[in-house]
Amino acid sequence: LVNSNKVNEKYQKPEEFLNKTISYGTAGFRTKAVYLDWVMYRMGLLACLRSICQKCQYIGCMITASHNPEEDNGCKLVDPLGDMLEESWEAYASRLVNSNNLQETLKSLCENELKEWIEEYDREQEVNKLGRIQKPNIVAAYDTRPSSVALFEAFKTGVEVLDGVLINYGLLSTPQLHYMVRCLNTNNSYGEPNEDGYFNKLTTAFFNVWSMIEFNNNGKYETDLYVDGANGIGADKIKILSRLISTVSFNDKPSNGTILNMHLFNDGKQPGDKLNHLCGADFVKVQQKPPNNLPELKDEGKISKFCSLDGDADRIVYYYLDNEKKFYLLDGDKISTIIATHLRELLVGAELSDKINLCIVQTAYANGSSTNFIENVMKVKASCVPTGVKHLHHEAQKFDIGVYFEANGHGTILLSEKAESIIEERYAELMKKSEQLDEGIEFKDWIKNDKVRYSLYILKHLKDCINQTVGDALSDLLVVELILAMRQMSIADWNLLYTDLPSRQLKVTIKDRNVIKTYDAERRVSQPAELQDKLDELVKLSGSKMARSFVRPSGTEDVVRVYAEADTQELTDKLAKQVCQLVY
Ligand code: 16G
Ligand code: ZN
Repeated sequence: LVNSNKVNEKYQKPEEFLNKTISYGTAGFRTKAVYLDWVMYRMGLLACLRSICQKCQYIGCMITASHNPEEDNGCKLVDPLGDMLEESWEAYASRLVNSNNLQETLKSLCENELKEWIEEYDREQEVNKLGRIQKPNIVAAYDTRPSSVALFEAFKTGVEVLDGVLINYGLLSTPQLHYMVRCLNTNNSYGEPNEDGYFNKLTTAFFNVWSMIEFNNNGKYETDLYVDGANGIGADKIKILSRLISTVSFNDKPSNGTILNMHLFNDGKQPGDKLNHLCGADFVKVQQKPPNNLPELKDEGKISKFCSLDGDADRIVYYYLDNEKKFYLLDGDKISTIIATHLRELLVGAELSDKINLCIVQTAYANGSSTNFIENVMKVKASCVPTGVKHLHHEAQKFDIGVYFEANGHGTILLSEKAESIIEERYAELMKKSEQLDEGIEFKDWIKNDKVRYSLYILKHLKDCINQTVGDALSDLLVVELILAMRQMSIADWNLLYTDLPSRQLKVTIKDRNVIKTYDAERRVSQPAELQDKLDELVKLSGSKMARSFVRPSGTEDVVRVYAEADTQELTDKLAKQVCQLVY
């Protein structure tokens, strides 16, 4: 392998990068797309090495820059079970990309850190010479950015250098690609590794729950949902989902006559539409206002339910305007609290709450009111970890059910093997019993008439509606809608779960953002030494008992981020500004 002299120089590192280092950060490599082709080429090599070191299982490559501007792009690798690239490999990625002698670095990696695996691979190749030769297996997909296809070509060239076999899925959302990787490596037990399989899994689970819901005229659940597609890949995928949801006949399941109607806007197909520009989940969350092109709704006086996806459809936030056009945001914290509240009730209902524990994982950006609600009202454990999905994901894996969401709307729910098997076993018993139902008793009534049966049934199908590999706006949307429908809750009711403290996010550009070091899940600064004391002083003098503020170097932009919250927006904004001046 190491001696394959094919390393091709087409995608040479440009001169201006010879003295620069870039790192595989929270979301992989991400920058202006014009600087990326040589990076993608090298990531093709790395993806092959990763596959070889995982017994030639499939490794994924997603080409996207998520919520960042259309001119940006990026690349992240996906590990065999559909989760993010293992941390030790982030360092290899950075080494390979920053090397000024690619051949040498590749050789050094293969002969040192990866030696054992490479030798095993070479041995297998020798043994299998006459039979089927195992090759590195890679799958890739990209979002709708104009630069994505050329970057895919660069990645492909890299994969070919190391004789990898590459499946190109074309246009997918990030969570869809994660799903494909998991399916491919688990013999399809997670689902079929194609787009039909993905939608089939989600919609089947959705209908299994939906068909149990009794809709009545007094219920406050809004069946219309207005979806901001961020002018990106999420818009294309919402179209498919919405068509399936509204046209699928409920097969043998009797329809309850009610349909979830999704209305898409910012679909990226109108003149002037630009990815993430004045729209999408990040814009709505950071600006705390609705996106452009909010549909004009005729029904005055009626509150409408909106949500926004981000550019690669792994984030979602909800919002509505009241009759005075005041804007209310239901962010990742509101999503995780409603999901966890409902799951806990189901666990109690299914008599499983002593066997299956539940935890909510947040970051420093979680609104103080949400943490207070989780700990003091729900009386559930709230864990706080540093920003970045991988940290939340790892923490959530420590529990039987880990619900994790970043305030920005990225999140999902993880079930441990133990939780999965308890639910599956009990559900199988339930199905067995249902085969012996007396004549005249409908399955649906039999389920509904008993709290334990009902809770177990819903738990099982709600869990199947979750994309457990990574946050997925489409799956999260369906789960939230099911929960709101089951609770007959309007978006305004949901918002009343607790009241957010006003908050503000700002950014400051300084010479070297990495002089700031944090600890305690980024909530406190350790360096520069005097910064935390001064920050504490500002918080103390802010005039608000609830005030809280922190600063952290961004993992994706060359800036320092500042966050503040307090009793009133005015005090919050003042505090945020003062902290910015402190950092500057
Ligand atoms: C990346 C992270 C996201 C995090 C954001 C913070 C992933 C897949 N994405 O987009 O979770 O919230 O970075 O960015 O991990 P920042 O470090 O620039 O504030
Ligand atoms: Zn995203």
